[in-house]
Amino acid sequence: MTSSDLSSSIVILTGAGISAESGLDTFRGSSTGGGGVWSQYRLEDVATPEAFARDPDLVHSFYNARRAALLDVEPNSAHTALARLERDWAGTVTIVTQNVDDLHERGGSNALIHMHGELRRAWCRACGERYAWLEDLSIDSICPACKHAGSMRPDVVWFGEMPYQMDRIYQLLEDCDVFAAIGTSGNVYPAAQFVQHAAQYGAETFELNLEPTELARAFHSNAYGNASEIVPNWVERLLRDTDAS
Ligand code: BV8
Repeated sequence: MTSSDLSSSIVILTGAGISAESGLDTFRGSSTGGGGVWSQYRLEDVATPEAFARDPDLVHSFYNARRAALLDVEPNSAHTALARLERDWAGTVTIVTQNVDDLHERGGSNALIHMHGELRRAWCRACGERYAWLEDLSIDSICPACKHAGSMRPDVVWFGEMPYQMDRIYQLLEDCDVFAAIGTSGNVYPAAQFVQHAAQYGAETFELNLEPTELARAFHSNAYGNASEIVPNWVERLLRDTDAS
């Protein structure tokens, strides 16, 4: 099935690069941009369960700063182009994002899976409740459900933890006709293996990124440049080809 068939389903994996032009740091930087988050922090110090057990104040401050930064940024035209695709495409469009920001939602996307969790949600380790959380978290935060103090953590997936909704994601990859990876370096697993999984089941695959990644050769087609330019162009072409068919 070609990508221009009306009923084809599209799965889009996004990473930090789609939010870069909105002003949120990527993790590994890029040849033209800054050094990235992991040049300021070691991921072992702020993004693992062991780090949180060792120094919860440092981990809370790392995520509090990133949560607060969401108030100062807006979705860019790459986010809004994907929302247009979801609205105007005859088949289904599902975004699987590694990002923990809320820019896809604010850009208008609805069919969205946050496989690595969300900055604006918290999780109580005492009672297991999870809920929206917009202000700072600390070791003194009290769970609104069980009233326990000191058991709250950010609802994000750290290294060594199982990403969310993996069964549903693999099913979507196996059923889709088009798989695109946008703004991700392909350094983090299991997301880095999604292109190979989708291609195994017959999907047409696209890499859209600032520059070729180490996974570039795994994709049928590639487009390089700033997401705010190449993503709206890619969406326009998909919708135009469908209209033409
Ligand atoms: C797990 C949340 C078991 C917190 C994050 C093999 C198989 C399975 C696991 C592993 C494996 N090998 C190693 C592992 C372990 C590990 C891992 O991958 N380690 C890495 C370091 C090697 N993985 C795990 O622990 C995962 N859990 O494996 O559980 C399991 C096994 C099998 C199946 C299921 C489960 C959990 C990983 C999740 C960690 N949490 N985030 C937080 O955000 O703080 S990961 C973190 O990295 C973010 O989510 C981020 O999104 C993600 C990936 O980074 P990218 O988004 O790609 O960002 P990056 O900066 O790297 O790249 C940005 C790209 O954008 C660049 O290419 C750049 O060129 C481009 N760009 C820049 N500007 C622009 C642009 N593009 C377009 N326009 C621009 N303007």
